[in-house]
Amino acid sequence: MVTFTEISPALQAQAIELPSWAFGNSGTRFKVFAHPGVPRTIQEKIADAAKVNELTGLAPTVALHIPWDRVDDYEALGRYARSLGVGLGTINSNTFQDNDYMLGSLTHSDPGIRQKAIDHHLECIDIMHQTGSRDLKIWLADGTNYPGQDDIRSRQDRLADSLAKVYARLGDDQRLVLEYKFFEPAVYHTDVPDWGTSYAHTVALGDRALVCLDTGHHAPGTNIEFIVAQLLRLGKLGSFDFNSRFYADDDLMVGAADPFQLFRILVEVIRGGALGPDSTVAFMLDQCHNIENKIRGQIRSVLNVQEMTARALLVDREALSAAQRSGDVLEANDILMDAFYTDVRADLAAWRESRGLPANPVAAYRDSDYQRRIDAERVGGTQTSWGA
Ligand code: PSV
Ligand code: MN
Repeated sequence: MVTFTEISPALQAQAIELPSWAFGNSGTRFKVFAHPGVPRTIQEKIADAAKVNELTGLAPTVALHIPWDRVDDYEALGRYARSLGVGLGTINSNTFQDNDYMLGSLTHSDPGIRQKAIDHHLECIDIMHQTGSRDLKIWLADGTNYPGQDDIRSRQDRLADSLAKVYARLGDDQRLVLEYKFFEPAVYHTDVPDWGTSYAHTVALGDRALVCLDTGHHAPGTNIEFIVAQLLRLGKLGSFDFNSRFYADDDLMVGAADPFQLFRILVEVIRGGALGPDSTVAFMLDQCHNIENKIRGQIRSVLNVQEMTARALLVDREALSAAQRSGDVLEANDILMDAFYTDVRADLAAWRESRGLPANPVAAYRDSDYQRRIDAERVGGTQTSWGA
């Protein structure tokens, strides 16, 4: 039996990065819903993220998306974030909203458009120098919609060449993380569809290129924890984009659709030594809260990651290894499921209180004045929305 007291030091070190875009309005291709109190500036997004951190103690950094979060003075933005108790994290590039990129960006057959996409990434790296960010996250919408539309092999060659030019600009302590997704917006093929393709490109680039795993970017039924185990084994897991999904890339609150899957992923994270102060894996959320309150949604997500981490830490590793070695299938499965079914909510509430945090951060937010205040204050101006 592993006790909660034994696992609490490991929980202490947990840090989850919030996406700035989670606080803006978002929706589907049918409708973007406007919510009261939604930020109009990156400063207001950071203020909302800082509130999540204040109530949970779990979210010390905010990821920026360029150009959505472009400002004139990134050092001032960093100072503003620090004044609210958070820091600026990963810089996400964006090559999916410019007409020029309709047929591709880093893979485009036109060298001029390819160079434009490379230059955008170089701008992102310049921003990273000013924000002190470690990671450049690249997700490409590149792909094709029809068989024969383009030569998929040449696109891989062009992608490798473009990525090499971006990678060459990174500082010694900066990294490139390449996200894969097997569908959307392209529907026939995407140029980085799976972890293997991302792995192949990042291996070719070098040690500071790693794979980003977005939990919503797999075919239904994919064993994501296997991918986690394999990438950790290969030393190539750079970051997570956590969210959950029922059908496509739904970007629902983490753990909402399948808490057991989140548990299994975190079991492999811990098994692979990727939890703790020395971990080089970035734990980020990538979410859109379309119909629910955004700040409460983010709080719920980070708490769900914490709760499943606690349960995964409760796995009795020694007993599990013994059962595995002896070939006792049912015993091994029981040991894992015992940890999964352990209700850690009361222990976590007490643990939070002992650290001066609210026992129930979701309720604390609901009962606080923050939402009422931003609803009243944030009138006029233009609300940010997904893509703005
Ligand atoms: C693509 O679906 C993605 O997951 C990438 O991480 C983008 O950066 C993000 O969504 C934009 O919201
Ligand atoms: Mn993502």
